[in-house]
This record gives sequence, C-alpha cells and structure tokens, in this order.
Amino acid sequence: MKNQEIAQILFEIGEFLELGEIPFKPQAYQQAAVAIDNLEEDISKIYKERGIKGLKEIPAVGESIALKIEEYLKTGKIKYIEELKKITPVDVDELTKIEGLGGKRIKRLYKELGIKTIKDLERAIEEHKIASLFGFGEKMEANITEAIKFLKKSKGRFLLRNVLDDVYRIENIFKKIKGVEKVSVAGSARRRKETIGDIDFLIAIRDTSDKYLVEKIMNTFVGMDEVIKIVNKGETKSSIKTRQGLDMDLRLVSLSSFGSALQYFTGSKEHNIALRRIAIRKGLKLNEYGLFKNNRKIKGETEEEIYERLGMDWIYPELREGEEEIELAQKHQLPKLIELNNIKGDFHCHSNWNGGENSIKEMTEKAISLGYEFLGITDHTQSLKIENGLNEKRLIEQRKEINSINEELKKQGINFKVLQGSEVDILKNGTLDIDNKTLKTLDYVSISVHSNFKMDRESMTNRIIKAMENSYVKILNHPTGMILGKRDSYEVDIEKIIKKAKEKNIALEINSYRFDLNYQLARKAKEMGVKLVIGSDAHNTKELEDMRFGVFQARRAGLEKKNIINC
Ligand code: DGT
Ligand code: CA
Ligand code: CA
Ligand code: ZN
Repeated sequence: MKNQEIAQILFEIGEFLELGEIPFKPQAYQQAAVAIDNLEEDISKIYKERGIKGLKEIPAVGESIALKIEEYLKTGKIKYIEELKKITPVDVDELTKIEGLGGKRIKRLYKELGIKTIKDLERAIEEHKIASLFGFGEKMEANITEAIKFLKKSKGRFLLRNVLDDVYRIENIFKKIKGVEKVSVAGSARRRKETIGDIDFLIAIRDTSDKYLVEKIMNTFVGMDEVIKIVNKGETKSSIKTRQGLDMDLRLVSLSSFGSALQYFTGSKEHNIALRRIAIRKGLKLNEYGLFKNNRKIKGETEEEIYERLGMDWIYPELREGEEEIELAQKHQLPKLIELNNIKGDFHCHSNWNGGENSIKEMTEKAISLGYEFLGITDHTQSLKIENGLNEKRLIEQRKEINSINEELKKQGINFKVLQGSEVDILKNGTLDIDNKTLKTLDYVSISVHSNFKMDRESMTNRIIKAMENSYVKILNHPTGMILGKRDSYEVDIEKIIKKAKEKNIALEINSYRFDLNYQLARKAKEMGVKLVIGSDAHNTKELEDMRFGVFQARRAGLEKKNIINC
C-alpha cells in the first residue's frame, strides 16, 4: 500500500509550509497525512475505482491535496515538494527525525538562530543557545541533545513495522512471475528482528541458465515503483535503493540450492558460523550452495533436510541468533513458539475516552473482526493531563458504557467481552493515581511509568516495586520505558522487577509498539517463571493489528502459548 508513503510526503509538505509564513495550510496537509495513515483501504485502489472524487472523500483531503495524491500515484513524485525544498534553506527531512522537533520549532530555530542542519543544531547546543530560547529551556535542550545521540546510534536501520508490508507485497510481485518456483525474504526481516539494516530476497527457479526468465525477474526487481537507484544489476544478484532510503538485495538461485541459500542468507552470521562448525565436525561442508561430502552435494533443496542431516530439528528463523537454539535443536527441545492465532484478545488499547481516536464500540468491532474473544480498554488515568486522563468519576462513567456494549453483544449472541482495565499512572513516589476503591471495580489493573524518567536506578526501581505491591495490579506495562527508535529505557534494576512480578503474579508486557522488553529480557522473564502479556497499545482500530509485531518479539524470546496470558 502506498498510504504510508503518501502520508509521509504530505506530512513533509506540511513541515516545509510551517517554515514559510503560510497560516492554515500546514495543518491542512498534516491532517490529511494523519487521515491517510489511518485509512484501512488502499489509497491506490480508492483512486483506481473512484478517481479524484474518491480521494476527496477521505477526511481532510480537498481538491488541491487530491491532485497531489493523483500526481504521486501516476508519476511517483510530487513536484510541489521539490519546489518547496529548493526555496527552503533548512534541511527539514533531517531535523524532523529528531524526536520532539516539529515544523514549528524548526522554524523558530531557523528564524532565531539560523539553524539549518543537525550540525548547526549541535553547535548551538554547545554554545548553550537553545536553553535560552524562549519556550525551549534547559530541559528541552537536554532532550534534544539525547535525541540527536539516539538518532546517530540508530542511523540507517529501519523498523520492521515500517517495512514488513512492503516485503509481503514485493514477495507477491515475484510470485506472480511465471517460472518462479520459490520466493522468500531472508536476512533479519525473516528473523523478524525489530530493526532491519537491509532487506534480502531470495528467488528459486528451475534453470538458472534460462536467460529470458533471469532477465525478466531482475527487470521486475529494479523496475519497481519505489526504486530510486539501481546499485547493481546482475544475473544472480541485484541491489537497489528505495525512495525511503532502504536497500534491497535480490539473489537468484536454482531450486536445488534454495534450502541452503535460504539458510545461509537468513543468518544470523553467528548462527551460520556455529552451524558450519558442526558440519565440519561431521566431515561435511556447508555453504550457500548446499551441504557437501567430499565435494559431492548431498543436500540443498530444503532447509529441513539440511538441519536434519546436521543432527538437529529445523530451527525457527526468529531463534537464529547463535545463542542456545542449536543446542536445543540437537536435543529436540526447541520451544513450540506462540503464533498470532493463539492470541485471544488484547489487554492494552486506548479509546476516545482519552488519547485514542476511536470509540470503545469501534475498537470492539475491530477486535471481533480480528477473531478475538475479549478486549481490555486501558485508558490513561488523571495524571496524564495532556491526554485528558480518566479520574475515578470518569472511570465509573466509562464502566456504564462498557456494560451496555457487553449487554448488546450478549443480546446479539456474540461470544465476546469488553473488559474495563486501566493504564494507571505510577506517580513519582510509587503510589497509583487512582484510589483502591475504584481500582476494585475494574476487571483488571495495569500500571505504567509515564513521567519523571530521569530518576536514579535505585529510586526508579523502588518506585515501580512499590506500585507492584498494590494487590489489584495484574500487568506492568512497558517495564523498561524504552521506545524503539525514539527513547532509551530509564535506569532500572529490571531483574528486581522481574522477581517482584514472580512474587506478586504480575504479567510483564511485551509492547507491540515500543518493543520494550527486548527478546533477551522477555526470555529471562520466562526462565524466571514470570508470565508475559502482549499488548498492542493501539490508539486506533488499525493499530490493533500491530499485535503481530509483539508476537514476533515473543517468538524471538522463545515464548510459547502457555507463557502468555492473552493466549
Ligand atoms: P541486517 O541487514 O543488518 O538487518 O542483518 P542481516 O542479518 O539481514 O544481514 P545481511 O543483510 O548483511 O546478510 C544477510 C545474511 O547473510 C546474514 O544474516 C548472514 C549471511 N551473511 C552475510 N554475510 C556473511 C558473512 O560474512 N558470513 C556468514 N557466515 N554469513 C553472512
Ligand atoms: Ca539484511
Ligand atoms: Ca543484505
Ligand atoms: Zn498505553
């Protein structure tokens, strides 16, 4: 789907317009961007079926924006943004990647300090000029400093969340070519790693000397809409760069080597090295072309036969990080990993009672369409003032709405239950911001740290432990505070937290948006006998589908159905 790409570009236009003195317009572009990002339908399909008129039916999209979308769908670019870039001296693309910097602030930094690039910004920070800017202050200067560091650290890697649908789409393009026998993504994307350096595709055909077919496949690859640069085009390997800046490799092999090539290019490198060593010990040689004995190929067509010949079970790609997976596979003790369809419901989502965009009813309908049996609504509580968090009184009102939806479902004979949870804020001193009398009326209580991140390790640990003492608490959300690609975790003794979770029978959350609790920590929790919960943290109906990314993370941690409470 082109939705995300288009939303991104409209958003950028909005940011550029912010820099000029054009009131009203920037918001129009940004509102349209949000609406398109949230669309369930494929925007190209809308255009194909209903033309400009269909586009204008999208909220916030008027004539002029609709025309730009049309231009993009037809030509793959929007001239307007190139023009804007030319007349704007500021590197908006780069600066907006800094968490906390939007169009308005970038504009002020430019107007008041002449900042055009991250380099300029770093210099200004060194000279301590940001803090003294009206409305910025010490705190924001510190935050920007952190954000720049963060950006540099994660440079060049993409979130799996932002590329996986493209991967599926491209796989389908290849599958449609006549003569293509097998198609798979390999590399870190197949291992479902949360960030991806580049994407590796693998295709098998019967006869690699079929020049016509080889040419057709490679042309299809380098001719895809999103390609802006052909890095290399050959007969067995081609590489391209997409408009987003993502690199993709395609390798073409014969069917008889597909298994060994898939194994090799799936990696990880560490896993491959360990596997090759085992082959050598058995007097064999393993490479991307096959498994060899005395230079004679004995296996290669499937991964399964290669692992089997090496004396172990086939290993899920998600586990191939060169840790304990090979030993477990040799002992036939690999876990049976959790799957998306094991998930019976979601314990973490938001409605329009506070930060969310959709009503409880809409969220419920979406959850039913996902095949769930329950949905827990966990709106934020009162301390989160910007999000209009719920206090005791509003929680009681919300209960009425949830009850009436449940009655309606029952009347219609639908086996589904909406639960009233709450994402209760853990205050600085470790108390919860909702009284026990009200907590008792909820179906379950989940708790989160949302403020005062900069505490020392001991205070933060004690703060969370104290909150976990409350006997209504069933779930600790995003226990480390990390948001992948945006924010590091706060200082905390996570082992102590895991122990406490075990003692109080509290589930720790794998958050599908934040990737908080990386796979190592989730695995540790499992080993310590703690239950986990996968939460989408959806703020609209579409984001409920992000559950799948939490499931990937759980699989990387080696978790089974029985380790996860929403199964
Ligand atoms: P990425 O792209 O940084 O997210 O990570 P990967 O794992 O996709 O790495 P990539 O794209 O460089 O290579 C794909 C796979 O190919 C990798 O997982 C294992 C294999 N591979 C690449 N280079 C080497 C190597 O030097 N030795 C071995 N044993 N395997 C390699
Ligand atoms: Ca890769
Ligand atoms: Ca690669
Ligand atoms: Zn939340």
